[in-house]
Amino acid sequence: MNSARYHGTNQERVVFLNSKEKSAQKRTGIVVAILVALLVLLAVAAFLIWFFVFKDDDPKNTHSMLLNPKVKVFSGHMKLDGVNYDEELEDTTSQKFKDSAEKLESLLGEYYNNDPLLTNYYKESVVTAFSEGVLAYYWSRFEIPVADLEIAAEVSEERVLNLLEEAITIQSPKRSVNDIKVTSITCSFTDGRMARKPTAEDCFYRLEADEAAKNFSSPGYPDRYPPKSYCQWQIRAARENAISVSFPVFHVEDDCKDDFVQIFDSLSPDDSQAITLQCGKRPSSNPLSVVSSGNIILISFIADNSVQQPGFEAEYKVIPKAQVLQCGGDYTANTGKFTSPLYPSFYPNAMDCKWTIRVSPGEKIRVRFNMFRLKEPKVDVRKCHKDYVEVMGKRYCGELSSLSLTSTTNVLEVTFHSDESYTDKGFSAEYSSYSPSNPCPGEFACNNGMCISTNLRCDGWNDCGDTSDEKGCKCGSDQFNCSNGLCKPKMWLCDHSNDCGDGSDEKHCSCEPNEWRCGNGICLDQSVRCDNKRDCEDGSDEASCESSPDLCSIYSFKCTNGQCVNKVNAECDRVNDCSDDSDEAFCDCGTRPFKLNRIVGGQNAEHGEWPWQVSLHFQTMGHVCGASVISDKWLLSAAHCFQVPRSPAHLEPASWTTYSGLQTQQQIWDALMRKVKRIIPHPDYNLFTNDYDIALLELSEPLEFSNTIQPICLPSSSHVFPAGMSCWVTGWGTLREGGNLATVLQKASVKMINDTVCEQVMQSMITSRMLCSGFLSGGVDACQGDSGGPLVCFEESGKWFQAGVVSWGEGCARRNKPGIYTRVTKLRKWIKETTGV
Ligand code: 4AZ
Repeated sequence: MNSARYHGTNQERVVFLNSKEKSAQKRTGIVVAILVALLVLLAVAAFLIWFFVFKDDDPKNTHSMLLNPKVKVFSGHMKLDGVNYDEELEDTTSQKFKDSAEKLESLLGEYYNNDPLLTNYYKESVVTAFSEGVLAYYWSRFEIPVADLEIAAEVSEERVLNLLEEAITIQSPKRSVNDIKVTSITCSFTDGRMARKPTAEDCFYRLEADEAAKNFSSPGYPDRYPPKSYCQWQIRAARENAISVSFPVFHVEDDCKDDFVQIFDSLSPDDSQAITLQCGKRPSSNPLSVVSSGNIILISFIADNSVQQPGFEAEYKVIPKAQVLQCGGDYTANTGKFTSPLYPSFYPNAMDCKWTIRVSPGEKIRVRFNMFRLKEPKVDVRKCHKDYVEVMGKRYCGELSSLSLTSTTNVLEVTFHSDESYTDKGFSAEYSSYSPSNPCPGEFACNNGMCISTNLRCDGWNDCGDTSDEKGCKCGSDQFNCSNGLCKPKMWLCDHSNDCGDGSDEKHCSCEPNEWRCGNGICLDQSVRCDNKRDCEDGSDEASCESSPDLCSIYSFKCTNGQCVNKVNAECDRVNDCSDDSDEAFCDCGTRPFKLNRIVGGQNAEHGEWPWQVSLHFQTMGHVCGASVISDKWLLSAAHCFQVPRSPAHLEPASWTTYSGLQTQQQIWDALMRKVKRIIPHPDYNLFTNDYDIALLELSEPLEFSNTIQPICLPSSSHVFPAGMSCWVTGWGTLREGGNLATVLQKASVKMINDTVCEQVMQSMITSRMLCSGFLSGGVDACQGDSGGPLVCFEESGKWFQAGVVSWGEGCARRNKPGIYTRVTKLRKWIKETTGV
């Protein structure tokens, strides 16, 4: 724009110039052109440097995005022979420390110089501490010039570790006899910001833990920490002790790439011995508390130049090592409780425990894990190759909402293993013995070991959680017998809604009892069902038949390669059903990193409890609608939030601001703000009937996922949310009809309502793109301002799926007027076509 205007003025002036003036102007023009060309070249060069220098070339390094990748730092420890340990080695100013450190640093230099590639880029090694054992902690720094950046990936953790391991096995006899001998070595890639010299004075502390609790805090606490705070606390204790560090207050920016606290079971920032990495705000009901496995611990705090928060307050003290190592045991009482070591603190690294429960012969044992959290970065929860609990030959890891198991004999062994890196809160379990002939005296025994009240049996609701209370029921005279054993009210038969979950309530409609009704209404002999042959045009005779692997119907899950899976809710259930594994491919969704270990009363949600919830603010009016995160670039909401009758400005992306990771409307500065690039309401949205009430919002900048920002899983179009299932609706909508908006995010548990029932109570205003949820008795519901927000359901797979989008209702929480939601499964294809998600 600017240059065009300049030309315009110039041409007007040219008319009045003589030839001398013209050539002078020409010269000036050439000089200007050269200068502009130079500037352009400079800008291109600057861009190229930026691109290569800031590109993250090491996928292992989660924090390197802001780092210069030409600098690579590795850290670890060496076990030494030939060094007498004395306390002088703990004093980094002592001569003994300096001499020993210098020897080791030059030894490391020699090792690196043996490698023709590493020698080119090696810069320095620094020994940062010694501890009993004798262990020396170090880091080594490599610098790869921009010209060599394509081979930067070769300066890898694997190469450095292999070199060091080889070097220490072939140490020269001279060195090993007369001098220090390295007997073992560890090495892992580390964030260069954590590499500090022992001589560093700013924010580098050496502390001694004893019985009395002592404190330290992040710089600036309780005000905000300053940008570029790189701090370390090395804590030691007497040999017979371990160190416990707990954080009564923890409030660091909620983006672990910029700001985080990492704690190591070592004195060097060695990822292979990390205890945990945390960021965000922890509620006081769920404080962070960790314990070392030895008598040393390192706390590292990195805060970059982003939004600063108050930081943390930490308390440290010793606990006897014997107490840390104590775990497992033999239990013979009829009931009992056991937990992972040091629960509710994080369990220590490198533990192996075994609990043997032995009850009277003839009895069996039921175990219920009320809390189960063994999450570790980069772990396949189907294999559990790092930390795990093992019961009856099966390993469990990750996060499980509930786990109930029953023994096959009167003895049950539970083992627990934690490896050398990363720990978590662990588990808390209860067991009780029962008589197999009467497992739940006076109650119903679920297959998963739970006992529930007998009057919950065969009531049409899944009370056990594994539907066993609804299987094999002798259905009442007003009930219908589903093929999968469930009983459902007769009035739900042939109502075009898959209430049984296997479609059997929709199959015999208008057919004889011994016949099967295809989706198109044709009646065939019952024997066509699950015979691995497609008899109905729509394949509905093979729907949900696990014995019919390749037959496709509207009830099948469609794999990316076109294969069909006839299994209810096959996606993300941790079982590979598709031959191309596509049913388990896009499952980084629907989890809550901040899952709490207690049920919080009331309706206020905890921070991070619903990490996919978004608040949509309109112009200066504040919160107007909700939305959900479905990917880093896309939000899902309701079309009516953006409709013209509200005002034309509602369709303008610039009118909207989105806040993710928000709990309290009064603290929007704590949330992640994003502007909207594009609003895409469904093309068939009907503002009179509310049909197709769904919209997609493209963000102008991607979100960064964190503890409090996560995408929700979208169900495939064949996903079933059966009537009676309990789901959750969340939002900042009004607390009652006509009332005020909530400031704290609200949550409410609502039940899926059968479509026929809903159509009846809503006088046929329900289309197939709508579903009803709530209670016919009223009292719990979404309300104005919740619109666009998600209705989510927790699946047995351990993930949350979005079933609905808050759409409309007759008032709020009225009797016989449930909340109406847009049915996500029906619009799944449109979401995929529009966003690729
Ligand atoms: C609304 O006006 C609204 N009771 C949303 C949900 C419900 C009612 C009204 C459901 O945004």
